[in-house]
Amino acid sequence: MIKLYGMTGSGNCWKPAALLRLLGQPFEWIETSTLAGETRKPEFLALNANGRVPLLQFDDGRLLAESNAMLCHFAEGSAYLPAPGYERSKVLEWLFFEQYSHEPYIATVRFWIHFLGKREAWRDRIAEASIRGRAALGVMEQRLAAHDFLAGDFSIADIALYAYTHVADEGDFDLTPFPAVRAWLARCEAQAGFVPMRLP
Ligand SMILES: N[C@@H](CCC(=O)N[C@@H](CS)C(=O)NCC(=O)O)C(=O)O
Repeated sequence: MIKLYGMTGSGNCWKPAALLRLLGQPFEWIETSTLAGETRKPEFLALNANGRVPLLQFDDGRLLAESNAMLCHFAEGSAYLPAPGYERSKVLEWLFFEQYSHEPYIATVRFWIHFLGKREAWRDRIAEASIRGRAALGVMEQRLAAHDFLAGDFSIADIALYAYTHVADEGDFDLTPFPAVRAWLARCEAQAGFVPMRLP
C-alpha cells in the first residue's frame, strides 16, 4: 500500500490525497505534523532531506516528494492529464504558476494567520505578501471568466489551484471580487469523487 505522509489541513498534502481518491487508488495516510516539528526529525529527514510533507513512499520503498510531481505521476494516463504536447504543457504552466505565484503568498499568509496566529505581529509582511496573493487570484479570475477550468477539462491544474484558493479566506483573502474563481471552486467541488480538504 502506498504511504502518504501528510498533515491534515495542508493544501499541498490534500492534493495527492484528493487525486488518489478520484482515481480510486488506496493509500495509507500517515499524519505528520509540521507544527510539532515531525518533518525535521532525523527519521523523516532520512526520507526527505527537504524536511517537508507531502511525501510518498511506494510499496518498493521508492520515495517521491513535491505535491505537483505527485499529481503528474498519478494522473499519467488518466483524464486529469492530457497526453504529451501543448495541452499538457498548459496544465504544467498552471502547476508552476501555483508553486511560484500563488502558493508562496496565499498558502503562506494563511499559515501565518490561521496556524501561527500572527495577524497583528506580522501585519507588514502579511500586507506585502497579500498583494501578490491577490494578483494571483486576478490571473485566475481572468482565465476563469471565459473558461470552466484552468486548462481544458477538469485536470490536475484545477486540483493544484483549488487546494489553497478554497481556504484563502483563512488568510484573510476576500474572494468577493473574484466571482469567476468562486464559480470555479463550486465546479471543482461538483466533480464526481471530489473529496473535501479535511482528509483523512
Ligand atoms: N513545494 C512543496 C511544498 C511543501 C511544503 O511547504 N510543505 C509544508 C507543509 S504544507 C511543510 O512540510 N513544512 C514543514 C517545514 O517546512 O518544516 C510541495 O508542493 O509539496
